[in-house]
Amino acid sequence: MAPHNPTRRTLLKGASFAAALGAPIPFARFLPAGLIPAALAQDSVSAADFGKDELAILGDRPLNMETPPHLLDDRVTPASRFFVRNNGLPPDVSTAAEESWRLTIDGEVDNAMTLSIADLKTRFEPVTLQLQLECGGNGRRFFAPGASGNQWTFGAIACAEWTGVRLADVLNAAGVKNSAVYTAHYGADAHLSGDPEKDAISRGAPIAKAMDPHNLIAWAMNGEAMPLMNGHPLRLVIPGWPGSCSQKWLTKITLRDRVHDGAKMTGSSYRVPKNPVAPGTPVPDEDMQIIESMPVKSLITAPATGARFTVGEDFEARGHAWAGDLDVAAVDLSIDFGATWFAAALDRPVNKYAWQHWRAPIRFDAPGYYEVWARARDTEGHMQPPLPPGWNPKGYLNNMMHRIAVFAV
Ligand SMILES: Nc1nc2c(c(=O)[nH]1)N[C@H]1C(S)=C(S)[C@@H](COP(=O)(O)O)O[C@H]1N2
Ligand SMILES: [Mo]
Repeated sequence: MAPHNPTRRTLLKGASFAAALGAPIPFARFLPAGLIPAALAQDSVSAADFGKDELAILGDRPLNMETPPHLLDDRVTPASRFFVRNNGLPPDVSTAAEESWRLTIDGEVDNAMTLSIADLKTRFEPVTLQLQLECGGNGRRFFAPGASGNQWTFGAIACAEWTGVRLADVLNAAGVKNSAVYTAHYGADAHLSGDPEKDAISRGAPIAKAMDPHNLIAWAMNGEAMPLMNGHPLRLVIPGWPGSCSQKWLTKITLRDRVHDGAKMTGSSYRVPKNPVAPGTPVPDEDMQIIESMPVKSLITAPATGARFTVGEDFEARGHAWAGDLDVAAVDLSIDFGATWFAAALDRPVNKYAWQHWRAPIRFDAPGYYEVWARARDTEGHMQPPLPPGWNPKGYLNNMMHRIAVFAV
């Protein structure tokens, strides 16, 4: 056994904590062994601290929270249930921020512009749309071998009603040059290291996608200022593509004459192998491609998993389904582990890129344990698989079926 040397142990811990904190700890010598700095302790924050309901905290530096499926039962996700995905450290936005906030449009445009939020509100047509946003890493938890990063299960998805102006209107006002091929988005959050030269994340989209009239530069969620953690006072919402395209705390959009190469655009970030690879295979960068439209997916939001019903009692199963740039054509359910399937009633989207609601009556005729499985199919015939599809190094695009446990008693 090594001789016990408390001073040395404490210093070592202090040094590794300092690296994790991105800041020196001047009083590290007094930090009791085993005490985790509050900034790093998992239970030092609760979802309620950020105005959120019972969201699961996946990490608190950066802060990431996902929503359990049964809390996503609302047709329009309340702000208190909208997941949070941060790559860096959110800015400290004061209440005066709405007046002092500026958005710059530059790069391959005829007239670079800097706009206040008041300019956006008065010079462009305000638009309100229900738009779904899903993190590219939603479902990462279920890949094998696993990938590093937030272990999202099913809850990095939401559909809120956003108010803002069309990204296309603003870009057109600046005059999109023929040389523009890609957008580059910048926000006011800081890189985890605290290095002001580094962006926490800066992604973009091809011009054709950027000009879709459903993309918004938004200042409101569900008719109110959006939560700080969801991008207040201004963010992009580019639905149907990985949530990472939807820059929060938006300060600048640069049009580029080439594919953007900002933070988390390259390597294995938000990129997947061009061709299928065996799980665990290292994939060279040149064999990877940028994720575009998200795949078809659905969620069972009622009942909650673990629910109990009386034998012979009818209950309603319901949820939502979405399909990236496409629409959902059908949602099927199974209560016999996929042996047989029946169709759920499926609504049309309220507007393009809103998730679609589905429902079906279910009844069990014998007591025991059941599972309800749901699978959606898009308008091009793609269907959700029962297990994680297409292994990739960072665990993106897992659109496997959602299933819940139900007991008949
Ligand atoms: N400025 C900034 N924008 C960002 C991020 C970020 O870390 N910083 N995260 C992105 C990712 S990966 C996702 S999935 C969505 C999540 O949006 P939400 O936190 O409002 O749910 O925001 C995107 N926009
Ligand atoms: Mo994401």
